[in-house]
Amino acid sequence: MALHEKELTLFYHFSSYYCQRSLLTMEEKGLAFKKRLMLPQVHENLEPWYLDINIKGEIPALTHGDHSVSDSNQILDYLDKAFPESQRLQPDERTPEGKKVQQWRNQIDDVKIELLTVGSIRYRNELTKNALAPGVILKIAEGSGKNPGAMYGPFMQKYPKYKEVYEKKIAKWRSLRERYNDYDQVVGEIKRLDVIFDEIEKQLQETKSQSGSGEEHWLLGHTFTAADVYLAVLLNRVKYVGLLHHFHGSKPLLTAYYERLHQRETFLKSCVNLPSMFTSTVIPVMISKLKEMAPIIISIGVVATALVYGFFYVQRGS
Ligand SMILES: N[C@@H](CCC(=O)N[C@@H](CS)C(=O)NCC(=O)O)C(=O)O
Repeated sequence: MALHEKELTLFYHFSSYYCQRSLLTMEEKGLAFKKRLMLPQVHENLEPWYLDINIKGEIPALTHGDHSVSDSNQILDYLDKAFPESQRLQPDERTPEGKKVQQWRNQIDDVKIELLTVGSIRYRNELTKNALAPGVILKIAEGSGKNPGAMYGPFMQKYPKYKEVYEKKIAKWRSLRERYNDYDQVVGEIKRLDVIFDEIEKQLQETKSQSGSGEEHWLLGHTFTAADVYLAVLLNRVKYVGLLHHFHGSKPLLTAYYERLHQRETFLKSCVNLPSMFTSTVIPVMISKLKEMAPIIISIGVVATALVYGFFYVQRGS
């Protein structure tokens, strides 16, 4: 079977930063693909079937026929190579244009997004304005970070083959918890973001002067590249956590860029018009818990029915 005929499946969650990057990549390339919603809240990403797709137990991951690719960076590069006939997002890195796209990707990828997200929610009153992110994100991080050993312990016992993966997760949550509770570190990361916004504004100015006035342009020219995929998702996250005021209004070109993004169908589809946290997380988590509890619920139902029948039977008899 030819490569482009094999089925593409993206393992993802709506509210995940890196998954939004992959969703936008797929949309920009106009690829038909299946979506498999993953629920890290019920640890689906820790199950062996998923670790066999992505040994880090992170989302997103992509399968293309029998082949699997993990990490949003690698997914983009893989798709660009596997589907060269659709819009190329990363131009050849040997060209000056390709180098520039790669540099911007690296710079944006350098943002410590978990620290920025959880830290902004943790210090919501001090640091943010009009945040959309629900406080439950902090609760999830708190729950995972307080005693990660207890959370991953049962998995280690059940699946010792993947012990190392779980150990890495324990270390990751511990370190994240320390960092997002540290006000200075959170502020430091936001300051780094301000520096990136300054540089983006300069880049947009340069691109504008090369593109001719009045013509629509993106970060590096008329074409929407991988650098724009990364920037679009970053700006969307900045809005979500309530840090939009760090550029909106004060940086005119970046503000106009942000507004232009909201007219782009692919961006709306993969980043903005997504189900709410409630429909995308709480309902599936409830269904999954109910499924787990089904044997108990059925047993209680059977006993209760038997008791009611028994009661009426005795009543009739007496
Ligand atoms: N470098 C990876 C990072 C992926 C990542 O950190 N994903 C997060 C969700 S946004 C995750 O799976 N967290 C759950 C966990 O690590 O257990 C990428 O670009 O895809």
